[in-house]
Amino acid sequence: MPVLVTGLQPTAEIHLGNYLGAIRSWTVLQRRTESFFFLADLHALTTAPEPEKLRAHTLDCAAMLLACGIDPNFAHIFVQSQVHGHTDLAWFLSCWTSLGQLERMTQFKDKAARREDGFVGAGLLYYPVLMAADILLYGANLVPVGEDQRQHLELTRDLAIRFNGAHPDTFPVPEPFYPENCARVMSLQNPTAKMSKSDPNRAGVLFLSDDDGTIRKKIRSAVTDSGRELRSGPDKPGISNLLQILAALTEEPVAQLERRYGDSSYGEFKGAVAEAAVAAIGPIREKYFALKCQRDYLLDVLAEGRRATQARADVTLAAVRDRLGLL
Ligand code: AQP
Repeated sequence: MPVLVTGLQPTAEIHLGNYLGAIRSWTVLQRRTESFFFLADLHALTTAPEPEKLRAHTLDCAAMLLACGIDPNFAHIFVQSQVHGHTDLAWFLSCWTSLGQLERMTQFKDKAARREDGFVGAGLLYYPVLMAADILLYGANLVPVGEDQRQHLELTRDLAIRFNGAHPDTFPVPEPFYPENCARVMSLQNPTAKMSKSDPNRAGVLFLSDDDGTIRKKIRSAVTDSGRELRSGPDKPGISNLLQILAALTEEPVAQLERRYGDSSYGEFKGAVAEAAVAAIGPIREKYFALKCQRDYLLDVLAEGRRATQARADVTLAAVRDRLGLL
C-alpha cells in the first residue's frame, strides 16, 4: 500500500476547515493507504504556545481525530515529539538545504511579517526542513497538500532527490496529492482569510466542539456581501464561502445549490447552512466529549501509535546514519 503522511498542529481546537479540508478525507484514505497521522507539536512550538495549553490541546486533538473517524485499527496516530527521529533527520537534511530556498518560502515571509513583536525565531525559517523529515522518515509516497504547502513539499522532493543523488535509493520521492472533496473554508467574519485555529475572532471559526446554538449563531452572524443575489463569485466572498461550506457538507455541487437557493433570502439560506452544519458537527461533538473523558484510552492509542511508528523511524534513521558515516 502507498504510504501517506500528514499532520495537524495542536495549537488550538479543531474547526470545520480542518475537517472539510483535511480530516474527512483522511478517514477515507486510511483504508486505501498506510496512513501516518501525527499531532505536530514540534511545529506548534514555532507559535510559542503556553505549555499547559499545548499539552491539553495535543490530547484534545487526538480525541477529535478519533471522533471524526480516524481509526487506530487502520491508521497510525501519534505525537510527533514522542517519536525519536523527526528532529535528528531534520538536522541531517538541513545540511543538504540551501538557506536561499528557505528564505524564499512565502509562508516564512508572510509569517515573519505578521510577528507583531518583531521577533522572528529561526524555527520559523527551519520548519520546512522538519516537515521534510516528517515525510521522509516514513518513506511517504503521498502527501496530501493544500496550496499553501506546495512549496514545502517541493523542498521535500528536492531534498530526497539531492540526498538520493549522493546516496542512491535512500528515500522514495513523495508526490503531492490533492484528495477529492476537500474544501477550503474561509473565516465567517472575514471570508477573504482562511478559517484558522489561531484566529483571535472566535466568531469567525466553527469549532467542532461548538454546541448547536453556537453553530447557528455563528452562521447567522456570518459576514455576507452587498446585494441580494445568491451566487458564488469573486465579488461575493461571504456567500461563496457559505455555498462552499454547504456544498462540502451535503456533497452537492455549488451550481446546484445556487439554483436551489436562487430565490431565497440570505437569512433563509444561512438557516439551511446552519442546519447542515449542526447535522454534521453534532455527532462528532458528542463522540469527542465522550472520548475526552477517557484519558487513559487516548494515551494508550497514542502509545501504540508511537510504538509502531518508532520501529519504522528507526529503520530509516539507521540507514541515513550509516550513509552519512556516523559511527
Ligand atoms: N480553513 C481551512 N480550510 C481547509 N483546510 C484547512 N486546513 C486548515 N485550515 C483549513 C487544513 O487542516 C490541516 C491541518 O492544519 P494544521 O493544523 O496543520 O495547520 P494550519 O493549516 O495552519 O491550520 P489552522 O487552523 O490555520 O491552524 P493555525 O491557526 O494554528 O495556523 C491541513 O491539511 C490544512 O491544510
